[in-house]
Amino acid sequence: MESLIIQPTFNALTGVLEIPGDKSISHRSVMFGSIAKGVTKVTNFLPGDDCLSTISCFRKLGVVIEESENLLTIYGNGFDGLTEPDEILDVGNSGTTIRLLLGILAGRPFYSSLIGDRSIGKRPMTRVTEPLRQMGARIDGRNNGAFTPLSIRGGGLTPINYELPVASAQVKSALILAGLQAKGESTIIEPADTRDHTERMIRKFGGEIQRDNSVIRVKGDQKLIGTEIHVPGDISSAAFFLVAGAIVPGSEILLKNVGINPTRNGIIDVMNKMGADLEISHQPGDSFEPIGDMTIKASRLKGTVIEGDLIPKLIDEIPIIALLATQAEGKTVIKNAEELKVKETNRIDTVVQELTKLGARIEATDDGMIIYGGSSLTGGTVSSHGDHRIGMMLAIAAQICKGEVTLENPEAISISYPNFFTHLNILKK
Ligand code: SPQ
Repeated sequence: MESLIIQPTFNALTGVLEIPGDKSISHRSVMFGSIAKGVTKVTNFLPGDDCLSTISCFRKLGVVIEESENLLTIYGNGFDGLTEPDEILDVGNSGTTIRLLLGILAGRPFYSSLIGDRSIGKRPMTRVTEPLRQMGARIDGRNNGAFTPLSIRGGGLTPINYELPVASAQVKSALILAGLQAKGESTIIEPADTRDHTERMIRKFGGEIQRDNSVIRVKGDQKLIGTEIHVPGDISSAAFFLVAGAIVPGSEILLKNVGINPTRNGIIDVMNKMGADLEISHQPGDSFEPIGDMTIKASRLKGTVIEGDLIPKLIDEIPIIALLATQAEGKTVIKNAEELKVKETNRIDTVVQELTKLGARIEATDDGMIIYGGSSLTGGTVSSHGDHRIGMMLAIAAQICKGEVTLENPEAISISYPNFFTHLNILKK
């Protein structure tokens, strides 16, 4: 797509949005629907490019998946129903797809090869390929399996007892998915809590998984049964409009049916600490994934420190939190966030580089960034660098710039939020 010219908003942002389905949960609904026995029906599935890559991979593995406007139907036939693909599995831009898929394929007694786009080609895979090899999977690939393209021949897995070197839901999930197919019980230890959608999915599909503080135990040879999943709105997508509502003077926005899973809601803690006028009403419902409505109003904000165990609970929101911090009084320091360097882009570098172009005062550090608040943003030409979250952050920044912003590579936004600009325009009317 050509560059997009974005005009600042001269009015407050007001209105109500139904935030699209959660990306992490949408991926997992296809994966679990495919490895379960029976039919799984998914509503509010996110039709973003990443989740479509997951559907395409599972179709190549022999799973029948029907898409209609409001419903995804997956005809699972258990782990054994997956068949050797005669085409390469292309995960596109999606780290979640490749890492979790490797966990599933580790237990399958056939050959698969996997590729992705240029960004995927730079993201570290040893964090999953190494423990999966320890369980018995045969994996090869560029740089001895550190990067795509990768090939895997699975089957005959032994359980693992593994302490994760980094707090990563993708690594944890890959090992859980392999553990479900191993002979015996696997134990996985997390250095900090990460999103627990995989664990919740296992229970929803009739399987068992135990957690005792940081220790997760999963038994092998489990049979999962197809079910109905309603995907909550994605808090990582809602985050863009939470920040827009907080920084555009006079704004008031209601975001409906957003997932507020405690392993994902770090942005709520941070916004409260910064003095945001944010109200959340918890929706009563089943225990699968908690959901709430969020009302955000513009208010004065103050800088804060974001670090430690909070980081995995808001890792994908750091780019938009950095923008929020440019509009606070005082300094915001983000620490212990070195994982940002291995996302779709090096998000420490891309956030600092692009916000600096717009006039923000922000410095990169080894494990995060320092943002000096009270900047008035100017406008200019910026790029998403092909990273959806950087693109959306810059589109929200453009709302408070003095002049227009030209956003290069805006098409990346469809990875996780295909109707992002439609929603932004609803609030600008
Ligand atoms: O799927 P992908 O490309 O890794 O997407 C990102 C994102 O910004 O949408 C990260 F770049 O989200 C990850 C997240 O950072 C999704 C995810 C999951 O669904 O399990 C977990 C996190 O990654 P990690 O490496 O911390 O496990």
